[in-house]
Amino acid sequence: MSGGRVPVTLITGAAGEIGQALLHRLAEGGGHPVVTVDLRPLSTADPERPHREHFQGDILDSALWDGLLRRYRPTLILHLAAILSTRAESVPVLAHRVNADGAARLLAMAADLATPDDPIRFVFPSSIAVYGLPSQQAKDAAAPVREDEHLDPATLYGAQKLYVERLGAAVERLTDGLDFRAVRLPGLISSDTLPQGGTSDWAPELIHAAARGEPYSCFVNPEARLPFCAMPDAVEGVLRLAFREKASLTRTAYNLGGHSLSAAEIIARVARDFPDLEVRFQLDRVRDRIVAGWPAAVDDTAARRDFGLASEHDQETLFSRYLMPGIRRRYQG
Ligand code: NAD
Ligand code: AKB
Repeated sequence: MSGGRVPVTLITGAAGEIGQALLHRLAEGGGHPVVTVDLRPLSTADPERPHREHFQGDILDSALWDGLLRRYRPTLILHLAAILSTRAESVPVLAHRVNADGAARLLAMAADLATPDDPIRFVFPSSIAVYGLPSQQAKDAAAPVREDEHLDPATLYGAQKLYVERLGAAVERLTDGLDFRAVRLPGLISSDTLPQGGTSDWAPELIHAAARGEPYSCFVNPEARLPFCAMPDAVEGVLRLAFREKASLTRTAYNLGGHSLSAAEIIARVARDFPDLEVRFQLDRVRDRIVAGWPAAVDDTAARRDFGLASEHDQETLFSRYLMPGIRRRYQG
C-alpha cells in the first residue's frame, strides 16, 4: 500500500487487440494487480485473470482519473489507448486529442505521482509510423531502418507517436522517479482478434477472411510490404522492455522487428493452407500511400542487445505454428 492506495499495473486501451493479449499474458501470474481503462467494456471471458477493476471511460475524462487514483497507485503504466493510423487521418481533431493530448495528460499525471521512493515506469507502444520514406524507390533501396533514421512521419498518427516518444523522454529528464520507455511496433497479426482502423490491417484481415472462407478485397497493391510480427512475440517484447532495469537500456525508443512480407507473399503463403482463398485488389490510395512511406523492415539490434528481445517465430512458424492452428480453431472449431 502507498498512502492507503493499492499499487497496480495500469493498462489504458486494455480492451484493444494488444490489451487483450497483454491481459491474457499477465494472467500467467506475478506482479501487481492490474487496473484497466478503456472506452469499451472488457471481455469477461477469462475469470482467471488477475484483474482488479476496469474503468470504462475516456482517458481524457479527469473524473475517471480522480476516481481511479483515490484507490490505486500505478507503479507501471502501459499506455495503449490510441486511434490507429487510418482512422486518425479521418478524425484528425479527435486523433490529436486522444493520441497526443491524452498521452500528455497521462504523462503529466505520472510525473505528479512519481517520487524517487515511489517511482513510476511508463511504457509506450509506438509504431513504425514514426518513419517516413520519401518514395517507393527510397523504401525499396533502404536497409532495415535503425531508430534514428528517416524520422519524418507523413501521417498524423506517426507524428503523434513521435511527439509522445519525445515528450516522454523530456518529462523523464525533468522528473525524479519517472522512467519512460517506448517500443516501435511493426504491423501485428493475431490469430484471436482482428484489428480496426489501422493501415497494416490488410494482412490480418485477409488471413482471417481465408479461414472464414470469404473473399477478401485488399486495399493495398500486391507489392506493398511491411514488417509483421505475431501478437504473442510483440507482447513478450513489450513486457521484456517493461520489466528491464533502466541501467541496461541505452535508448528511449526501440524498434521491435518483424518479418518483411508483401501482400502477394502473404497471399501465396495463406493459399497453401486455404487454397480457395480469393483476393481482389481494390486499392485505397490513401492507405496504399501510407504503406509506401513506412519501412519494409526495421533493425531491432538494440532491443535484442538491451532487453533480450527474441521472437519465438520465424517467418514460416509464424504461419505454421501460430497463425494457422489458432485461426482454424477460432473459425472451424
Ligand atoms: P486497438 O485499436 O485494438 O486498441 C486501442 C484501444 O484504445 C481500444 O480498445 C479503444 O477503445 C481504446 N481507446 C481509444 N480511445 C480511447 C479513449 N479516448 N479513452 C479510452 N480508451 C480509448 O489498438 P491495438 O492494436 O491494441 O494498439 C494498442 C497500442 O499499440 C496503440 O497505441 C497502437 O498505436 C500501438 N500499436 C499497435 C500496432 C498494431 O499493429 N496493432 C502497431 C504499432 C503500434
Ligand atoms: C496501424 O496500421 O496503424 C498500426 C501501426 C503499424 O501502428 N498497425
